[in-house]
Amino acid sequence: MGVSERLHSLRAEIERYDHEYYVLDAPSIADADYDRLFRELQALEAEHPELVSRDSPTQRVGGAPLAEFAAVTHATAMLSLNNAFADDEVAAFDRRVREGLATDGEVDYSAEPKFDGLAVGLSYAKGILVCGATRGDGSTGENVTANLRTLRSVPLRLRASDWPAALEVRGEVLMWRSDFERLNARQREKGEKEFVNPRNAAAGGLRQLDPRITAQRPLRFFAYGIASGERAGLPATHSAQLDQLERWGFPVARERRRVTGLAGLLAYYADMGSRRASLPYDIDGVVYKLDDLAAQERLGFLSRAPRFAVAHKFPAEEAVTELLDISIQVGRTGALTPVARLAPVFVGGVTVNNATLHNEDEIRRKNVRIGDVVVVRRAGDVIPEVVRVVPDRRPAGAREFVMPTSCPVCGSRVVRSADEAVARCSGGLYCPAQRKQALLHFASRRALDIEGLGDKLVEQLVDSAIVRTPGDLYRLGLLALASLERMADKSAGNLLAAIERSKRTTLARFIFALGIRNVGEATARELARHFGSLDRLLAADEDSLRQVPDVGPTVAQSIRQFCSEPHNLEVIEQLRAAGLVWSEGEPAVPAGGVFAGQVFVLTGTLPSLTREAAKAMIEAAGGKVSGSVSKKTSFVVAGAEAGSKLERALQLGVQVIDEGQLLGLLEQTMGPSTP
Ligand code: JCF
Repeated sequence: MGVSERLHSLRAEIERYDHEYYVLDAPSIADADYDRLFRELQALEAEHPELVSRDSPTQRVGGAPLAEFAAVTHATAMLSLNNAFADDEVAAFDRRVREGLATDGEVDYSAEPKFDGLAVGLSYAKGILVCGATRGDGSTGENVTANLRTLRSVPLRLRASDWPAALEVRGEVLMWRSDFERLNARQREKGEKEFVNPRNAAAGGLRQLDPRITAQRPLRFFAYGIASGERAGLPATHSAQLDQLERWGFPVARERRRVTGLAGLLAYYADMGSRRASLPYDIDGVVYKLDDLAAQERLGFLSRAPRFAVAHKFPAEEAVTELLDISIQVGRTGALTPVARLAPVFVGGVTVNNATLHNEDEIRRKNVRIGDVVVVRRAGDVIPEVVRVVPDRRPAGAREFVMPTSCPVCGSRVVRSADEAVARCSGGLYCPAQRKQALLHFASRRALDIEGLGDKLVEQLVDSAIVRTPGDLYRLGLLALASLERMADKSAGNLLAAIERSKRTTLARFIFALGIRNVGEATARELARHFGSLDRLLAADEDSLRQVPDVGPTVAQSIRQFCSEPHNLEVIEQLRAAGLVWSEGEPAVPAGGVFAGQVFVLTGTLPSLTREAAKAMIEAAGGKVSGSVSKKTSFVVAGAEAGSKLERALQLGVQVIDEGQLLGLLEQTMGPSTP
């Protein structure tokens, strides 16, 4: 046999074993023998690289890690399904279908398990996999082709030959429970973090930028429909299309059935409910679809979901456990959420230690006491909640919960407005729980517009305790920034320059940047116009605040609460002391700084700073930047390939420094590198 023929027969053999294993669920070869064939193919391809094709089973894992996923616009929207929770909702669905089709008789449905995984679309051109994308928001997803190629249940090449030239197959990526257990056992052995449940493990695996990591996660694909392709030539019912997909090489749920009428639907639901625990994968319900595709088309869609299909969900799992304590979580927006600390209990596929109690009113309504025996519910990926107490089992010492009056994180006053069930910490700028959010808002484009201070950087600065409040930003030095991971000198310089630039702002922007609840950009502008100075705003009572256009009782109250919290005033003082100035109403503070009165000339390419960044930093420190060298020039900052300006500086005896020396001088003006 020639090399080319041997390659073909090896590939065909391996594809057949993959198909037996993943689609037919009936492997006919031992793992060791499979591995031997696979290694033979790899060796042969290594000797003959010119004969390697993209759809060879050896080519599933490959390519370099991505920097990010590209966006994919779905040719046909990836829909969500309407949910039904009770039998009468299913009856209503069946009635609407029959009314829509104007039939008196019973309708045939295709019923299938609803996988608890992640929806993806696979596009095939002439039978070859060309693109795989996540659902995303339904119209645009992420291109995860390289990751999906690593799933041996995803055919790289379709079987048979009666497929349309362009075909998109929709389905779910999921992890079998047994694979999940093995994966977690491996994580445990390696001392690494275990995954919470199969769905999370699958989601994390699919969203890896490095396909080699995805390849190590035992993910599987199951097809549930054909999204596009020429309609002509395709089977006329959904169930026949699923059969067709199976012939083309896709795994399809073996538990699918064709059923008739409402009775058929409910019987299927009951049957799947009883088999749920013994299935190899997690399902959270079943899906019913009108089987006749022409009839589906006649029914059409209602907003985002088809009228011809519904997901009948299993009830959320509940469990009984003991409520040991109630603690308070402070969210990014300052909301205080009471959280139940529970005796660990297994529910909905995970061990639950905490459950939300939502807010104070809910605790009263459900009459929950610390020490109670409670019912906990968890559905899918949602946060577990305390549903109710078991009154008969209340112990003698059960205690009532009292909402704290000061924030457990920062000590600021807790306030609750009349029209809200939520209690909030009033230490907005100061509270560590709100720190990241507050800093991002402070630096955002419409606030102080500090370019380059984004999500990741704020995360790093706060986590490493370099920055606690916005005031700390103005005490940042190059050293502190350079100590951060992945921070190039150049971006550090640019960021410092942007921070310096932000010191000159307007009163309106400054007020907006404070992040006072209910004070948006427009209100901030009105407040600035009305009061003219920050001090007058800080001193205003509710009545004078109400004089401002658009300021009603809620906004006035928010402003008062913010301005009467000493911690917030402290941060405002820090910012003023850092040299923040604005035009309206208040005199500009002279810039000052070590470079006051000094003239700089920049020449050549500096190793890390852009010319703009260097200029901004010099000006922020009170210096001037000029375009030509004269006797009045204090320093020439020279970089690589400096030309005539450097020569002239040497002729005139002007001091020449490099970037490092410039930064050294700047470091002095900007204070210590860490607060
Ligand atoms: O298994 C599923 N999670 C599943 C989701 C099955 C289906 O037949 C679906 C789906 C989402 C949308 N069909 C549609 C149209």
